[in-house]
Amino acid sequence: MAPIDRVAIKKTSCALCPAACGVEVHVVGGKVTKVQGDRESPIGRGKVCPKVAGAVDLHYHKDRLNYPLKRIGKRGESHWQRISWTEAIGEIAEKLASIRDRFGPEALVYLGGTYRPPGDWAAWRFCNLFGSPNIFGQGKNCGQAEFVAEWAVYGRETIGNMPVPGLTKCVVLWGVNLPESRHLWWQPMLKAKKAGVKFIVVDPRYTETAAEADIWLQLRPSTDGALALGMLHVIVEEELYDKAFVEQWCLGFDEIRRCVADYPLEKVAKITNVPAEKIAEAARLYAKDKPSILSFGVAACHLGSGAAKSAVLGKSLLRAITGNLDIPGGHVFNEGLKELRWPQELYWDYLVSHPLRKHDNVSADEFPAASVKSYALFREAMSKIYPHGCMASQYMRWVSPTLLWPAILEGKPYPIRAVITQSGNPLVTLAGSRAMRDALVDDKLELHVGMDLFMSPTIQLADYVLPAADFMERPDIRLRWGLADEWVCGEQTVAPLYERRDDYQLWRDLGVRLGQEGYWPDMLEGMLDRFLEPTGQTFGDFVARKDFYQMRPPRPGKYKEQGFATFSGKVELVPSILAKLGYDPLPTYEEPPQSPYRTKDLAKEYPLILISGSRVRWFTHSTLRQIPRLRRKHPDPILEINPDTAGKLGITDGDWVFVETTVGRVKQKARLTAGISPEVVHADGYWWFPEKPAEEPTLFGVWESNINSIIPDAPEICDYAGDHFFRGPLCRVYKAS
Ligand SMILES: Nc1nc2c(c(=O)[nH]1)N[C@H]1C(S)=C(S)[C@@H](COP(=O)(O)OP(=O)(O)OC[C@H]3O[C@@H](n4cnc5c(=O)[nH]c(N)nc54)[C@H](O)[C@@H]3O)O[C@H]1N2
Ligand SMILES: Nc1nc2c(c(=O)[nH]1)N[C@H]1C(S)=C(S)[C@@H](COP(=O)(O)OP(=O)(O)OC[C@H]3O[C@@H](n4cnc5c(=O)[nH]c(N)nc54)[C@H](O)[C@@H]3O)O[C@H]1N2
Ligand code: SF4
Ligand SMILES: [Mo]
Repeated sequence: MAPIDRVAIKKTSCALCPAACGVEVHVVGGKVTKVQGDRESPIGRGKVCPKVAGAVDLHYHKDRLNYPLKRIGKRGESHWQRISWTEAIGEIAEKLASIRDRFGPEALVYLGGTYRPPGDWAAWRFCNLFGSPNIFGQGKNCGQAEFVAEWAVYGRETIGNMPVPGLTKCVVLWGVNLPESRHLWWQPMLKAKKAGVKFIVVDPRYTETAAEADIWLQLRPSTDGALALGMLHVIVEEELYDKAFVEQWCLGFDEIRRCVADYPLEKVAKITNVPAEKIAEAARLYAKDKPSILSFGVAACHLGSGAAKSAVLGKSLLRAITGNLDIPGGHVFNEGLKELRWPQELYWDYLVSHPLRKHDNVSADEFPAASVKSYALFREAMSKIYPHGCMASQYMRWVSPTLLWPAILEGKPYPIRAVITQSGNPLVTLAGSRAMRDALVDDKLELHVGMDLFMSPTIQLADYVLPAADFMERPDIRLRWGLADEWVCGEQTVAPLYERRDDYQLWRDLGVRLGQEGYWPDMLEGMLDRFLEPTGQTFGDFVARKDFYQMRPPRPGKYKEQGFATFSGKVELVPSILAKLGYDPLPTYEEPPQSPYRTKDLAKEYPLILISGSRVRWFTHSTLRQIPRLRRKHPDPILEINPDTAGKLGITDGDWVFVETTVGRVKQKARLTAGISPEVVHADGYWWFPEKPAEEPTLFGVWESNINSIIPDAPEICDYAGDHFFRGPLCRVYKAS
């Protein structure tokens, strides 16, 4: 009788979305048989979301990329030939060297995705050593506007603060819907609610989160800045702010007092569509019921032009003047993971003075808050508290994609000639996708490399496509880009199948051919050892001890010893760093770039307000649509529309409809819901159809239902940091016959 293989249980963190939950991977005879939550994980204690049910399917999926491919024929024709890794790396490195010699290192762009180590940090490290400031990560649209504002005001970001039982009294969930997007944070929130913590929810839709609210503020999309200013108005006028904290620790209060005096509640109610009494009630509850938490939510970064800036500054000022910063039960700041050599190893500082770099990134003039110059300023302001810099500082410098396509097509402000797309699907996840497509197929772009688990609409337009290992096939350290004082080790659970490689290997292999010899350990694990050097232990030591989860207990009140990580060491309610970068540092409200008030004529033709891309629990953005057991749960793109509006348009539940903006139209399936106002519609995000033909013009159906292909995009539409206007463009909706 053949011996029965025993189940080996390996531990890592799930990378199907950025939450990094601890999981057990069951391996029998070298095969992955099951992935489930790890009960020893202090983060989830064994709980995982429904996406994990697709992990094994993903690992063995018939459509996975398994070998390096080289394009034959034109970009987008989908004619590929297999080549070896050695040939692929050799050819790519040769082209990059030639592009660098002719155009400078700035001619290379890294187009990354959202929080996907090890590719993301390895790419940044490579670009910093190479000399290219044109580094894009989805962090751009995923918090940049809010994090930059927070760092400017109080020198830290507050994402991830959770209510502390018995201490926290109030939580404001602002533009965030945790049951879909972060189930691990939603469970403790619900517990807190049961223990008496009050919830204020700011969302134009009646979500599962809004259903739990003590006060639900159903605002007109993109008017968050006005709402924040209205709340500040009440808090200042009624003297509900923390006087001692403001006096001792805040600069600029008088200017803010004058600024918010311009936002009486009648005016704010008119702008936001939220009744004045409700705003006052929310402001009082939030300021009086201390300590309180006012959440991060990606929505505030997607409001376009000045609307986003007033929203993110307004939210930051609310946290500050109510005295909720770095207090127990409020927004305890991270200390930064001192036991890891992280910012130093990524060479961010080196890029600032790189000998070959002649330019800042291509969008630095339009969006100075996201540039090498901005990075250098923030770096200086934080240096007393964070002498080696801070892991979150990449947010101060991502290039804006809006300006990349003209740089390819017209050479302005200087030419971009090479793109490496890895772990991202920007043709689906970014606005301006038509311009992006045209740039990516243009001959002026001399090199486009894509690395992914699957062929995607974006990398279908590449010259080389490289097969990436999934999270089960590589060792890992996850530290959420330094946005939490915790890190998690994950062991390699199985060897990569076929010729898949971990994302680190690409940058290491290119690096050693392009003048970075000596900088890159041969294998990913060697690099993890370098990060861990200050601990005096290797990655293998942690794995051997099964010591996977590293949590640092929060230590409030640090500012009393250190001050804040701003130039003045105080909370700058009117941030000097924004003034230095050429911005009006006040949170003055501006209407979004398109709106029934700002663009009245347009609103006659396009009477509805479009919000898009809110999370659904079955997918992470554009991923996982190939997995039948997940796709079955959400097979089609859904447009949420109010029954009254639908009735007037002759639309019934389940009808296919067109959503049309000034840019074009896409098709989605109507779902009638009273949870959305009559003047607002919500479109599903990130749709493409892996089952449709790969080649152009179909390109996996990327132009059929992908809402981002009709989101207007131009420098004057993006917000002050260069994020897209995903929530608020005007549109019309009609039945697709
Ligand atoms: N309309 C609208 N658009 C939005 C948003 C919105 O709210 N509304 N939100 C924005 C935000 S916050 C974000 S974060 C972005 C997300 O944007 P992206 O990060 O671009 O989107 P994803 O679909 O998550 O991932 C892209 C690709 O990564 C691949 N991938 C997964 N794991 C790996 C890996 O380990 N290695 C490699 N090489 N590839 C891998 C997947 O197969 C997929 O093709 O979308 C933004 N776009
Ligand atoms: N299942 C799943 N989980 C995910 C992801 C995923 O793709 N799938 N992505 C991960 C990533 S990278 C991110 S950034 C997070 C994002 O997760 P969240 O921050 O929760 O963001 P969303 O779900 O996109 O949007 C939250 C809410 O904003 C509301 N909203 C729309 N317009 C406005 C507005 O103008 N003002 C306000 N105040 N609210 C508005 C929407 O109605 C929605 O309910 O989720 C993470 N978790
Ligand atoms: S939330 Fe789900 S998909 Fe995201 S890391 Fe956790 S288990 Fe994985
Ligand atoms: Mo994100």
